[in-house]
Amino acid sequence: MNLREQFIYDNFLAAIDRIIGLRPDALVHAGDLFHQVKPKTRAYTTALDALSRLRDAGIPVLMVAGNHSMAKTRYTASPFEVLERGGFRAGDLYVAHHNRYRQVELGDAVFHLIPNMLLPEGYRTAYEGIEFSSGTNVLVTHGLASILKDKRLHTVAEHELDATILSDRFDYIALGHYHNQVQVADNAWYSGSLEHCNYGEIAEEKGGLAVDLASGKVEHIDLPRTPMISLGRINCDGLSAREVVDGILDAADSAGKKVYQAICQVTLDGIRRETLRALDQKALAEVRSRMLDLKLQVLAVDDPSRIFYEDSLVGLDYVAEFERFVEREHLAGGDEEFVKKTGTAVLRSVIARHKEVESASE
Ligand SMILES: [Mn+2]
Repeated sequence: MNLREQFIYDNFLAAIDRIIGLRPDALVHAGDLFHQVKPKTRAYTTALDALSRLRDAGIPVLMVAGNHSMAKTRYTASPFEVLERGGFRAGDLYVAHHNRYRQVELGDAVFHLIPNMLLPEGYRTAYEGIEFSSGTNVLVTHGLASILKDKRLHTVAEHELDATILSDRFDYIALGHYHNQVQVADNAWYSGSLEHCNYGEIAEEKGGLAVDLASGKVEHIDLPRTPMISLGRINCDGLSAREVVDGILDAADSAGKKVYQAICQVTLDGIRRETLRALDQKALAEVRSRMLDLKLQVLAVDDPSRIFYEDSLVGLDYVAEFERFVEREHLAGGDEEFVKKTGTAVLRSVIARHKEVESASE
């Protein structure tokens, strides 16, 4: 077991303790509690520890299965069956899994739990079967809201949520799957993931949401996590390999103690491939040892930055295409140079981010 995995378990349990301290009436998890249908034993014991602490604190837990933890056939046991048999009574834990809608009444609120469905039409069928309560109605479901469809995560059995299901008849909609914390409608939010799951998420807000159903107020809650920090961007134009390494060491030193056990990234902007290969890795070993991980994000000047589409071998060189476009505009000399330089820097950083998200999704 690596250190990152241990930190994730520790942070998760510390987050549960912080949530218990806030004394909520219920805790909602909108899916992908586990990353796999057959979680590691340690993931199970951590989840069971968390559920025991919540049960002892008298806080009921409502969950839906996400696409990662969804059993694909009716003969495959769901990891949630293990949790449900773990000595939790009615009132402690309510999970919707195996493609089945579940309705749970807690006080004057009714929770409509729609887990990740095998087929996209499963959501519509479940939605049409909903009997709305005259009190407060909360929808908990998992998938990608169509408003975010340009941000598809390309993961297994990912479904797009039809906008009509995200109805204003619900007082609140708790959504899972998308890792950023974001509001997608007046009444609908993704709480996001607790941790930064890949470097493509470095700018995202992480934590939980405190929802007051009576007032409609939704507030961000900071929860324990391994920090992911950007140590800035080094303009590598004209720098030697030694100077780039010095720049990285300076960036790590000026960030001080916050890099300890953190996940850190330095962007090397406009570096040449040969300079990158010549970086003295031994000189970086000491700063790396302070951190959990150090990523050198490379925006290489001599990288063709082609993007390949799913089944196509035809890549598009966006940087060259952009430069040709600028040239055709016949700008004044200084303007052309400025627009090319600024534009290609933006393009390269967007392409690098896109590649990271692509490579991180399995
Ligand atoms: Mn998911």
